[in-house]
Amino acid sequence: TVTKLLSEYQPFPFDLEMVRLDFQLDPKATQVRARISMRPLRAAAPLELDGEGLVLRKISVDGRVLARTEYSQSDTGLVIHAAALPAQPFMLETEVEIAPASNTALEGLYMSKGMYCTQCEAEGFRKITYYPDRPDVMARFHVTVSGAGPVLLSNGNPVVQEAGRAEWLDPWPKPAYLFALVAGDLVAHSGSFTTMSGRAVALNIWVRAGDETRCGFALEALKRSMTWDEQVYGREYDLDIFNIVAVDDFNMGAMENKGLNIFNSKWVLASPETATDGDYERIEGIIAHEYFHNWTGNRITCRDWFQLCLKEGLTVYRDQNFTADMRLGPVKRIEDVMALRARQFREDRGPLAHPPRPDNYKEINNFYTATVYEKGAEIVGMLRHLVGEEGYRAALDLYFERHDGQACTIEDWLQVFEDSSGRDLRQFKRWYTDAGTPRLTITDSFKNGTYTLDFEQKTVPTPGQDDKPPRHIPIAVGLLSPQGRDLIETTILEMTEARQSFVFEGLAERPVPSILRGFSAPVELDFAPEAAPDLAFLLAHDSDPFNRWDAGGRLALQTVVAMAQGGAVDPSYSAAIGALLKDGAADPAFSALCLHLPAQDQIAQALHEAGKSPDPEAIYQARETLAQALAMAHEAALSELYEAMAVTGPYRPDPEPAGRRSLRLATLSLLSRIDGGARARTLFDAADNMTESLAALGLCVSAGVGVGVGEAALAQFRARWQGDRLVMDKWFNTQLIASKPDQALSRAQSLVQDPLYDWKNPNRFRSLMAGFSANHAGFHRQDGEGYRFYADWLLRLDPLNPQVAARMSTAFETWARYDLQRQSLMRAQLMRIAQTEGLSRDLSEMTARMLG
Ligand code: HT7
Ligand code: ZN
Repeated sequence: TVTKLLSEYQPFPFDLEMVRLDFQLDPKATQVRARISMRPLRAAAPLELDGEGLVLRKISVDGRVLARTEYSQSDTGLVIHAAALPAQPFMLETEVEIAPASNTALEGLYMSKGMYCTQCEAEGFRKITYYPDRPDVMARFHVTVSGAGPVLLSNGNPVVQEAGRAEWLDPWPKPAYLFALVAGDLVAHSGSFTTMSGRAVALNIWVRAGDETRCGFALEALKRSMTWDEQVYGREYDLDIFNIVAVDDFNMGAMENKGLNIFNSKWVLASPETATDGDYERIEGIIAHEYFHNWTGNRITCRDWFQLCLKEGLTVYRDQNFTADMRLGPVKRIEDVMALRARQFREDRGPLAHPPRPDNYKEINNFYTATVYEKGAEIVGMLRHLVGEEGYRAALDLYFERHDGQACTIEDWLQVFEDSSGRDLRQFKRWYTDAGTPRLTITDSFKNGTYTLDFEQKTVPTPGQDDKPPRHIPIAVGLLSPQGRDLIETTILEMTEARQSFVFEGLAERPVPSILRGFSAPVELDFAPEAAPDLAFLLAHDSDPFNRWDAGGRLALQTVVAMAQGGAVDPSYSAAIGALLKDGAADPAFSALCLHLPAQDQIAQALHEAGKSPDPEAIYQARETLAQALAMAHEAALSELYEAMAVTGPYRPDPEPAGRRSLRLATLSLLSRIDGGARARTLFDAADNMTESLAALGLCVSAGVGVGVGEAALAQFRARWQGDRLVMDKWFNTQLIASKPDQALSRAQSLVQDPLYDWKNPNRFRSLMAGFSANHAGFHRQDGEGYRFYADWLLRLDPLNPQVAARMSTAFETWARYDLQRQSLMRAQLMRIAQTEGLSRDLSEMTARMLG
């Protein structure tokens, strides 16, 4: 397999003016006719077109059918020799045949429950027709569709809509990865939006009949996103119509095709009975994310796929801020950092570590990662810290003005910040080019009213990058008095050296530092023993909500790590939780986050970093013991809160009731450890919404005394929801996460026999397999049978859907953390996969990288 290199970029030697596509749809033999007007930019250049799995019926240039000697064809494309091409603009015409019904990879044109749909990012358009399938080739598209329906959709504005035939014209030049087509028996939930300049835009959410009652929330979220992008970024929508389609078979969350977003139905459909508060928040965030791509991704796109974080990092940053504005900002920030640490920090520590802008890849689908997305977003946040609020807006204004209609690079992006702010960002650029999470070690001293903070930064080597020069890190710092009063306003310290000191003068007494407020940079903090902060003090007093929460999390982690090695519950942690439970001023959603115990994966990592090999069973037990101890110590306060947080009246997914529910469920989770699941069972019976019903179900399974409570609740849930695919995904997933570790594998083995386990559907496959691998001690069973089971299923899925198989293989990325026996068991499975004949490029690259 070929390795693609950033350094080998070459511009495409032809301009594409107009692309006319004509689709005659048929499940087994769809005919695609393409007429592309091209203008040579260089003399005597051959025309290289990508194409995979296409049956070529005809190829002509300016109406002249090409002789077989005038072009060469391979598995990956077609090259028209320079001698066969005119020196002036010409018309290329091709006719190909494809079979959407047998496309199980869900890339290109495929079918889902009788409906035609497309997924072209990153390199799926080449499975539809011969084309320069690269993001820097932008063209206007005119699309005609017939042969199916009644609904026939493509990008842009409708030109002709008649029975059995539709024409769409997209006036905005775009790369092929933003092409989309949908055809089938769909119904719309519709609305409209008037843009800031007064233009009316028709909005439609297209779904299968019966699902239209679950689209209301998504439509309102879309309108809120459109308004926010106008108000905060000055960006207006640019077509007469905006369509969203919900599809059941989809490899990822959603796709931002121009004017025709395609969504995994999981991230569109919502009703109180079927969607949780978390689902509602995610739906709003994903609708916003895809909509925001209209400017950051579509109007300004990427020059090549190495620049993926240019559009993804910025768009994630924008959607995170949108959700923070719609909901509780500090709570959203904590949730985002939790996800970053769980996924991206994990990636950065292991064999899959890569820079946000990689410089080589074999399969680009393997680079839609937490590093590209979430770390990419953190980098944008750091830039904002460096140039300030107004500087950020000025930079973004310049970005849109200078680069509208272009395919850009990270260099272009940083240049607008340099030009608008006058700052030198050459060192800052390392955030894009270097992998790994920097570790800051902190020491401090106080003398004669002067307080000094000393930082040292280090980044350990990552695959292919041994040398890690210092980065430019914005560190937001506050200083508290011993009474918990802020002594200074939060200050951004800019660290650029490997070691650097910062001095604060004129202080009456030694302050308590609050470092990395709001998580101003994606780094890890280590405190030298003498500088170790009083975490209970910070949890009680820090005015920065992020650092308050983080102090509680550090305290919990220290306690549980000690317990996993035979230690006892730290009384100061228990006392701090007691104080939190009595803090009537705290926001319920915030308190709920403070009550969550560290995840088992996080505990395993902390043990590994402390030089111990993590024992998954001991970790599970320590976490359970801690939860039980907290519940026993604070039973009265927890029960009181549990009752007090009950929400009355009809369900609303709004932040206020959702926050109350999350605190109620956090207290329930602890109480279930001492009541044998009794309260959970009562709530399960009484709940009128999926948030409480699903959480209670999980607790019945994990805390239920004997098998009765959990099994009965599972059977009841299944009987009620077996006809609902999205809810049944939750059923598969929740019971595996909640199972006792020694039961997780047998449960997974029996669930794969369930007639509802449709493993070819990505959502169902993920719900089961991700649920199993999230059961940390169950997946990491000592006998390695968890690994074998998981690898068997990756191998079964790979020939059908390599993208999903490769993505799911990251369950093995942490193998090096564990004891030698587990290491060799995991490596044996990775090797078994790697050596399988006919393995996809996707899974083969992933296993090779993991094996190192
Ligand atoms: N830009 C999209 C990323 C994407 C994707 C989506 C669906 C299926 C396959 C895909 N490959 C890449 C989604 C986004 O970031 O908004
Ligand atoms: Zn995106």
